Amino acid sequence: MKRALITGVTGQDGAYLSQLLLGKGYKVYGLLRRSASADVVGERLRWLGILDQVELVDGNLTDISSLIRVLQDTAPDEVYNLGAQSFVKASWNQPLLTGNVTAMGAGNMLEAVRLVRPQARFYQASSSEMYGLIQEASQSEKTPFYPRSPYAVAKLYAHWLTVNYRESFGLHASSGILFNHESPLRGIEFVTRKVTDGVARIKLGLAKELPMGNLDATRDWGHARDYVRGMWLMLQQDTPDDYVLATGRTVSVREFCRLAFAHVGLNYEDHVRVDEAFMRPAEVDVLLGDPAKAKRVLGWQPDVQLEQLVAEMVEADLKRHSARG
Ligand code: NDP
Ligand code: GDR
Repeated sequence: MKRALITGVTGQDGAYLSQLLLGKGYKVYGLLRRSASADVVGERLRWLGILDQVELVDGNLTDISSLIRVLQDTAPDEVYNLGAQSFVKASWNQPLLTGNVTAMGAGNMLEAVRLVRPQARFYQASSSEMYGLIQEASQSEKTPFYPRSPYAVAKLYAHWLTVNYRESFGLHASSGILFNHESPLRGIEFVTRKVTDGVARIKLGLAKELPMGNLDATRDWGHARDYVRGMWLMLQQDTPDDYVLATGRTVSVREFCRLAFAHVGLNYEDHVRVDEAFMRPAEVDVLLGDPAKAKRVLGWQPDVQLEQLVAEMVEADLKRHSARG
């Protein structure tokens, strides 16, 4: 039985990746940071019905001794480093914490793997945010980076350290440069889930309007379930490498709003209000990924189209709010 350790197991991707690996017969360990809200942090795993199948182990990315202990105790064949302060907007308010967790946390994990479990295969959750102020219209593994937030700067450090540990120490370390991926389990602070939650509340008469930031930004949005499959495929290759996962289609926040409101028969223009509070000090205006390498080498391609994703998310939020009501 293969053994996997997932950091960030309580997040969106951690939940779907756990589900995927359990389905493949893995023993799954998830790193859980101590929290006063222990009863709610497993909510996503519970939603997928797998909370009792994932073995949660106590540790924190900022504490290398905890990572060393966890690697000794669990002896994983594969390590997926998904843990991060992952909300871009918060990274301007907490730049150093973001650096500690998102950059140095990855460094701690790589260093712990090198010392304790160098035979393990390692996955680093890199991000399309690293392209920031885009240098090419369509971004591939070869496109130069230009990070535009403390989060993106931190991710860039983690990305290059992963490449460096591969080249320096021969670790089987791969970096997935993933474009935005969403689902009903997406955190409510991210734009897609904020919109689908808002649509559900407005449709059910619980709210009237939805304050939003920059409606003109465009993103390449896919479904998280497709993207965790790509992570796993990267670690099944004989040779570690870096891959872009994306859909190859970019759509504006405005269009996402239109689709989500239209799904319940509403016009977004009647409800969406622009509020400066949701604007960012520096914006990433456009992201559009080129997943050709992942398709060629991994045989990966996304199954879910944006319209399906929007429908699934809106329906899930309608269900959540109706159940509460
Ligand atoms: P989430 O924000 O949903 O999850 C982040 C996870 O990191 C949570 O489990 C969180 O734990 C954990 N975490 C935060 N701080 C620490 C810490 N100090 N020690 C240990 N764990 C910690 O992110 P996603 O699931 O959306 O994304 C997964 C990864 O992929 C992240 O690294 C993200 O930056 C990256 N990424 C995501 C993309 C996306 O579109 N979703 C695209 C590209 C990259 P807790 O529940 O306790 O807060
Ligand atoms: P992003 O995701 O920054 O791309 O990072 P987010 O959904 O937060 O923003 C996407 C775009 O929407 C615009 N926007 C708003 N965003 C939020 N959150 N709230 C709003 O009200 C709003 N209005 C407009 C933003 O300005 C932005 O342009 C996500 C995270 O998952 C990262 O961890 C990951 O690395 C990248 O995706 C790829």
